[in-house]
Amino acid sequence: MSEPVKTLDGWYTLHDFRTVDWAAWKTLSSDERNEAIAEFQNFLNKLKQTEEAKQGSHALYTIVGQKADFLLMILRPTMEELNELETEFNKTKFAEFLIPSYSYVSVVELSNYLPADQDPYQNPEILARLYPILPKTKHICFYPMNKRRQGNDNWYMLPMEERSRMMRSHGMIGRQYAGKVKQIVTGSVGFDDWEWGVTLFADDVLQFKKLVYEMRFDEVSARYGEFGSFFVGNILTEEAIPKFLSI
Ligand code: 76R
Repeated sequence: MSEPVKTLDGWYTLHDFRTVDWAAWKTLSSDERNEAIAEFQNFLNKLKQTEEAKQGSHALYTIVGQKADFLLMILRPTMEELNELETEFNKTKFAEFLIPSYSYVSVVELSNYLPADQDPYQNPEILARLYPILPKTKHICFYPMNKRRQGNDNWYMLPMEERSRMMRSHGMIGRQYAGKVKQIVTGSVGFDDWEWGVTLFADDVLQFKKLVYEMRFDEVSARYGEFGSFFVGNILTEEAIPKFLSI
């Protein structure tokens, strides 16, 4: 058996994609709509307080294209909290007008391919990455992925040194995008249908395409990467919610 890589695991993560049933939403009176919006804003305020207390984080983005209308991404210390929040949201008035489009359950993961000379859970830089306060960039990109397990191209049969070598090259490409793209890799083996979720944040949306494309030529993505659906979106700020939901 080849040596499994040790992972560091942080906050549990739910990517919750919804589509608005605009036809049903339009049948409400404007008072009823305003009430539903206010209740949604209260829910978001509660999330904001948790984020300010550094007990979790969240992000709200509208999604471009027909796969969904928006994404609410939530990070919490336990799977139970994610589940409670999901249920609380589902009980709001607004949720009566939402159709589930896609969801993804995972946990923030750092794979320890790079040698550690101290207890990583004591390192403030690592803690900041395991329990990240999500950036408020203009754009988000999310997709799930696997590492291939087929014939001679089986990532999981490769010796540790070879995987480390490829991950070093991967990291070097990634680092060229420092300051332009922030990535959060979440592990989902045992939790969801793919092995990882990749969430990217950037102010310049084109940087997603440039980064993902450049990585396609790198061995680890070229040979072993398998990808699910891509979602791309624009930040939905608190102030912009009434306009987004106005009829
Ligand atoms: O954590 C680190 O900075 C060390 C280097 C590193 C690791 C171990 C790193 C850096 N990543 C790591 C692990 Mn990554 N990453 C992806 C994708 O579209 C594609 O082709 C792949 C999707 C992107 C865009 C990306 C970006 N990375 C991983 C893993 C786990 C692998 C495993 O355990 O087998 C996956 C699935 C994955 C996928 N990566 C970086 C980036 C970027 C931008 C960096 C540089 C980070 C920085 O230095 O700030």
